[in-house]
Amino acid sequence: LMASIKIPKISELPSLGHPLENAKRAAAYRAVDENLDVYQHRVVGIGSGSTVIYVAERIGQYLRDDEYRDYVSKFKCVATGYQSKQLIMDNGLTYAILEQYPHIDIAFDGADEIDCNLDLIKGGGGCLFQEKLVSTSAKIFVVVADTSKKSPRRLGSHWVQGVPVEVVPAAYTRVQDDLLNLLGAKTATLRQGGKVKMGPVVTDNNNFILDTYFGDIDDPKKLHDRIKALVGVVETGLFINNAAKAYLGSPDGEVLIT
Ligand code: ABF
Repeated sequence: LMASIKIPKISELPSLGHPLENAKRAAAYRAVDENLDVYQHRVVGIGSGSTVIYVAERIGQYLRDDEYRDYVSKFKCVATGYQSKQLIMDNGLTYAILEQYPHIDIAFDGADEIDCNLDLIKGGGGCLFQEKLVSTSAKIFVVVADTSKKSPRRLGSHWVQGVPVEVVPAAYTRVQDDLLNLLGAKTATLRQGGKVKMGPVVTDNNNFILDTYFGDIDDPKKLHDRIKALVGVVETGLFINNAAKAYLGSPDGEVLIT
């Protein structure tokens, strides 16, 4: 009996009806097809955001394919937050905790801004701490996004909300003050729920997020180090020297690989 191959070919996928979704899917599917070693990889990091949805979907397609099922069913998938955990479960993959699997073979995640050195701003979705934990625990970290995430100049020039910083709640005004007065942030705004009166957004780790804006960032590593050194800061959304590759999709299905 011939094995039945059910993985849809990228070139034959029906349009999703929205250009940006086509772009995200193209990037995610290509990134999985070219980087996931179904026979060797065992622990896979699944990030957060709307592009990674297609990463989990693609890995789920491998799981349902006769040729790969036995290998993919042994995968352990580590999550970067509650959304990510749901994606893993929804696609029939096995959820595992990083505490038990601290060595990740490969991790996939989205980004808010990507510069030409593959330094990133992440954390628009509020999951930056666990995203950094997972991506820096991975041997290979692959970024998936649409081309609009490419930084036109230097990091910070693209995303007007700037660099998110996760802070311990009790320290947030102190950190806010330090960011503005010591580090020269133009703004450092507490991220709030839908309406201001909804109060602070609480992260998966029960912390707050300050959205900071520094304009174009000359030296992302230095800025990260200085923010990280403030008492009360848990993590910053600057991901430096961490990504191995980025897949940037266009609505027509073209993917730029950097
Ligand atoms: C996560 O989701 C975040 O770090 C980033 O903020 C966001 C990107 O989401 P999307 O893929 O929906 O643009 O990766």
